[in-house]
Parts: sequence; C-alpha cells; structure tokens
Amino acid sequence: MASVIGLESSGAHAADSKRPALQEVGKVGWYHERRPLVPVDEGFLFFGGAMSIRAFKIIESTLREGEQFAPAHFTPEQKIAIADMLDEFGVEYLELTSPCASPQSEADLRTIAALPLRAKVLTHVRCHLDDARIAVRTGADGIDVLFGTSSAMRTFSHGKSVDEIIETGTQVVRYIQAQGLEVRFSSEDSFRSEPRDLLRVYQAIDRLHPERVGLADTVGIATPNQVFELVSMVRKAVDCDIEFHAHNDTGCAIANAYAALEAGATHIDTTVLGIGERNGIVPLSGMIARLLSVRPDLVAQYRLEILPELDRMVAGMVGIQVPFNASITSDTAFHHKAGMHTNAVLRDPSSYEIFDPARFGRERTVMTGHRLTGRHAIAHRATALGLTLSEHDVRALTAEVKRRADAGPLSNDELDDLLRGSVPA
Ligand code: HCA
Ligand code: CU
Repeated sequence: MASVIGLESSGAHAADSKRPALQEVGKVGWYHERRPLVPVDEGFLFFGGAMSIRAFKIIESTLREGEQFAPAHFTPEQKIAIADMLDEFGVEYLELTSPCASPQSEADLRTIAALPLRAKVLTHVRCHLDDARIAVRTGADGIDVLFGTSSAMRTFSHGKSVDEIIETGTQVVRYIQAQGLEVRFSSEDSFRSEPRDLLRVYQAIDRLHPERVGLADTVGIATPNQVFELVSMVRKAVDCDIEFHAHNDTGCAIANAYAALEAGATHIDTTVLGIGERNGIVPLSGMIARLLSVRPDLVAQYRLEILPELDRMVAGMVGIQVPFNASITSDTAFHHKAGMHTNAVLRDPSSYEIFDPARFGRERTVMTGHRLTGRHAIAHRATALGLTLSEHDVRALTAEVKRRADAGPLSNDELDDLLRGSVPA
C-alpha cells in the first residue's frame, strides 16, 4: 500500500493552522450526532421513514447463523469469547445453534446460557416438539422456532399443509410458553411464500401471544420495497413484535433490514462480519453504520468502539480478513487518497467522512506518497515534519512525487526523505 501518513482523528489539529482547530470527538461539522444530519425542514436529504423507526433490538446470530459460514468452526472457548464481546458491545440477544445439532453444540449452549451475561440467550430449533423439549432444558432464555411455509417447502420438504403448520406451530409455541420461556415463530423463505398463507399462519400464532414472529429472506431474494411491503402487511396483522432475518445473496441485506425497521420490525438478526450460509446475512457493523448515519439515537446504547476488535477477532477465528468493504471496521474505511479528497478532509474531515473514526477508536489516514496525491497533502506532511516550504516548493514537490510515484507508491521514508531533501540544511 502507498505510504500512509498523517494519522489523525478529530481532536488533533488538521493541516493548516489558519483554519479552525477541530473540536471534540463527534462534534465536528456533520459529525453532530445528537441531531439529524441536516435540519429536516431544510432537508436536501430525504429521510423517508427513518424518523419513524422506533427502538429495536439486535438478535446476534454469529453463534448460530455464523456457525453455518463455510469455514466456521468455533471452539467452546471461542464461543465464550464471542458471547462476552457481543455482550460487552450491548446486543440484546445472542442466538445459538440448536442443541440437537451435536453433543458439543448442546454443551456449549448450556455453558453460554449459564454465563452472567446481560444479553438474553436464545437457541434456534425446528418447529418440532422433540427439538423444543431438548431446547427448553438447556437454560436458554428463549427459543426461536422455524417452519418452512413456502410452497416448495410444503411440497418438497416437510410436506405439510398450512393448517398442519398452524397446528404444529400452535403446539410447539404453547409448549415453550408453558415452560416459561420466550418464544419466536418464524417462517423460512418468507418471500417465496404466499402472503395469504403467511398471514394466516402469523395471525394464528399471534393469538397465542408469542414474543415475536419472524420473517426470513432465507435466499436473499427480496428487494427493500418488497420487504417494506411484506413487513407492513404483517405489522397490521399481528400484535406481537416482528423479527427480520436478511440474507445477502444480492447485496441487499442491510438495506432490507433497514426497510424492515422502517415498516415496523422490532428485532433484526445480525452476525459479526455478516458471516452465515453462503455469503451470509446482515453484518453487525454495517447495520450499525446504516442506523448511525440517520438515527444515532437508536444506537447510542451500544459500545461502538468495540466493533473493530470484534470484527478482527471473529475474522481471525474463521480464517479470513475483515473485508475491505466492511463499514466502519475495514482497514481502509477511513483512508483518504485522491488529492481533492485529502484537501477537503484536511480542512474538515466530515467533508468526506460521515463518521468520526474516533467514535470507533479508529484513526483517519491521509495517504500522501502516490500519484493521485495533491499539494495540500504534501504541505500537510511537510508541516508535520517541521519543514517550512513556500507555495512554489510545495507545487514542485507535488509534481515530483507524482512523477516518481508513477512507477509505484513511495514508502513513508522515501516521501519524507524527498521532502526533507528539498529544504536547504
Ligand atoms: C436457515 C434458516 C434461517 C432461519 C432464519 C430465522 C433462514 O439457515 O435456512 O429463523 O429467522 O435464513 O431462513 O437462517
Ligand atoms: Cu439464515
């Protein structure tokens, strides 16, 4: 990577001393987090339904959906470390793999359910009495049950009619309630199910007063508008809370989860880095970024500064890098490179950053020794080195850096040597 120079977050003094010093973390320019990004009545931004989203809860499924990620295999110690860190971050729920999956899965569930966590521990089982009986004995606070309602499932998988789904669902939900546990009933592949069937099932289950019903875009096929419509329909049909589970096959997982919240969903499933079946589900950091940018009040209770370490830890456990395009936590999420960007960022970072990196315990990086660099970045670096350069010198040096960097980015030392060498001793 090209030389990366000038690590600064807000709070440090930026490029040029004639410009106003940056102020408190999170309080600069667009970083104001306690009010909307722009006053709504001035709004050149359309806030849509963002203002209507109410408090929501995170069902963090790294220890269930995340285990379904191809390279994932968490040891008991790793599961505890993940649970602890997610709890520290502040998620409201942890969802763990079914105790019916394997003996160790059951043992790990019991261990984590017995930890002194603030988060409630859920496990996830088929909507079947046999599974529910095992799940309620593990010490979990609640059980998430899942039934396939699509015609494909009804034809090719369990072969049950809608009436039979309602009958079994009722039996299982009642059983879990009788054990004094929280219960959620979810329909797998909701977006390839007949809305009429779905509503019948949800309404029948809602009459039992479960904590939640869930919609799952199991194959990641839904668009945000479809999610908004279906969740709105369910919102009108049931009294209980609504959970939404979005897969990312078409890159819409975060947008879909956000649309679900706008339509009245109350619980969103996430995993660290979005790991899960195939290419996964809603990444926790990305979901937080989405909400932080429009409704910071909704995520104020979470310890956002933990996200980089959380993503790094889980990436290490499953043997991947934090993806370059991960919101907030990617290596380059706060790097600025092109001259036009660095110029503006050095004056006011919020010109090209919607979040203050310091909010996440991170620092901004102004990249300087490459051919897209600009004179402001060069001048900034020279100032940092204690060099006084004329405007003419800066222009000449910028041209020289660009010329040299055409062959490849300069290292920090190469750039600094070049700058120092330009000033007579
Ligand atoms: C699966 C199940 C599930 C369940 C979601 C839920 C899905 O792995 O196929 O219980 O809400 O995506 O449908 O993860
Ligand atoms: Cu899933």
